[in-house]
Amino acid sequence: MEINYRKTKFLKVAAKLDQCPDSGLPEVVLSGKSNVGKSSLINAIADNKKLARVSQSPGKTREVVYFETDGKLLFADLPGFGYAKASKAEKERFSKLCDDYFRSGRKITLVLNLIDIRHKPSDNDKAMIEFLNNAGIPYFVVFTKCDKMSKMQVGKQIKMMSEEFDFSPDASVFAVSSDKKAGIAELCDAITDFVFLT
Ligand SMILES: Nc1nc2c(ncn2[C@@H]2O[C@H](COP(=O)(O)OP(=O)(O)OP(=O)(O)O)[C@@H](O)[C@H]2O)c(=O)[nH]1
Ligand SMILES: [Mg+2]
Repeated sequence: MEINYRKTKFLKVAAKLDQCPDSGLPEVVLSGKSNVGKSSLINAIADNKKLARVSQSPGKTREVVYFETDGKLLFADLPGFGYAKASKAEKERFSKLCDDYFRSGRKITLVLNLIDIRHKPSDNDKAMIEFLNNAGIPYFVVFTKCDKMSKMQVGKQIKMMSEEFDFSPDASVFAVSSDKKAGIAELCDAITDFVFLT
């Protein structure tokens, strides 16, 4: 089975759980800190810069935004966690939305857990990995913005983070640059394999 990732289109926005689509398609959820590059990764996967809204200022994605690819799978772009400038009430709403999302019993086929290659692991990042490990939700670790470093530095950072984080032995690790389209094809192949082999 093949998936044509260029055939990715906007499906809908959900501000509340009961607005999330119930299409029965396998669902790939993008999670990670605000500004880590979730929306940019969707655009790189789809090869369409105009698809998901990208912003210089963190906190752009404030709802769950759904994309459908080739009639075969859904991507869910979650609001980023840890957005410092959001009001307390807003933060609580996002974090509740994320939390509820993962606890809702919604069938999640795979999570792409994004981590900025340049940053030190934050408590939020660690909590997310711990949560996924405990919940038994399959995930890939995707290091983003790798164009900001040399290949050697990327290798070093991945080694350091793998020691800091308790990544599941089942979690595949990817290093990507949405800007330079590096590592994107490999990631797409791995998503296709994962979605159809599980
Ligand atoms: N250099 C570089 N910058 C990137 C890359 N991916 C994303 N960015 C930049 O990072 C910023 C945030 O990107 P977004 O894709 O909006 O991040 P997000 O995770 O969707 O953010 P929220 O919606 O706030 O949660 C933008 O300025 C992007 O241009 C990358 O691969 N390389
Ligand atoms: Mg976004």
